[in-house]
Amino acid sequence: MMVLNEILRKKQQGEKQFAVLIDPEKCSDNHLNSLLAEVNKNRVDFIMLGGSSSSDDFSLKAALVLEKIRTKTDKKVVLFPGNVSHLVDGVDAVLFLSLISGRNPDYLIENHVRSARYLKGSEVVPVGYLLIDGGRRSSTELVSKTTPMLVDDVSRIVDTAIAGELLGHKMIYLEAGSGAKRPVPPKVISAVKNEISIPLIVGGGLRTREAVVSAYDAGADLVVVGNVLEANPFALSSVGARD
Ligand code: 1GP
Repeated sequence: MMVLNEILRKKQQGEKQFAVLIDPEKCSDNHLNSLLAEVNKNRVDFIMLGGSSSSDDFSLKAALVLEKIRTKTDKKVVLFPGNVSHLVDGVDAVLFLSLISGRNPDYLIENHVRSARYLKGSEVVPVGYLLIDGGRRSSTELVSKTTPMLVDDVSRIVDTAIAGELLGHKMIYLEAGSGAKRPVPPKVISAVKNEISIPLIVGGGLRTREAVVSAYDAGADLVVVGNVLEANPFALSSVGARD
């Protein structure tokens, strides 16, 4: 089944979803082995592969990590590219992210144009991506040179998410930034949830099961966790998805 259809089906059934984010630049072989063993033991819906670095060999590292993932688990792998140079062959789907919280044309259209021919024919999921202030400067903010939306500006965040759906994006992603001090607050998640009908993804700074459950309770259909598992892959069982 295509990745988006699977997400939609689970959303319709009220099943909360959980993705593990692997940054190919931040994982050693040992770490990857342990993490993939944990992924197989826990309820993980899919693996996201991505990072925000601008190094030249990102794709090469991602391809090696993907190869390893394929030998260790049959979970679907979704590419979460920071830019056009992050594209890699052989993933199950690619998130086609538009940073609609920002006004940098590179992340609204330029990377899309430059990757279009390469991606044509693959499963590509257009996603309205909103960077929300997570209490520290995130790499997304630095790389994209855009300003995150303030958590108190709920109405503007909601309007942006609605615009994302109207523009034809298939999902909305509320991102506090990897390693955020504060995840996206429940009040923001629920306000957005109430106004959109497409799946809602939440990520950034989710370190505990309580934080994950609170994002689900506020309306997240899918949560993404990376950083805490980079530090300790065995944390997956304690942070992981609600049964
Ligand atoms: C994916 O950036 C997040 O949306 C992942 O954030 O690394 O803080 O879990 P963490």
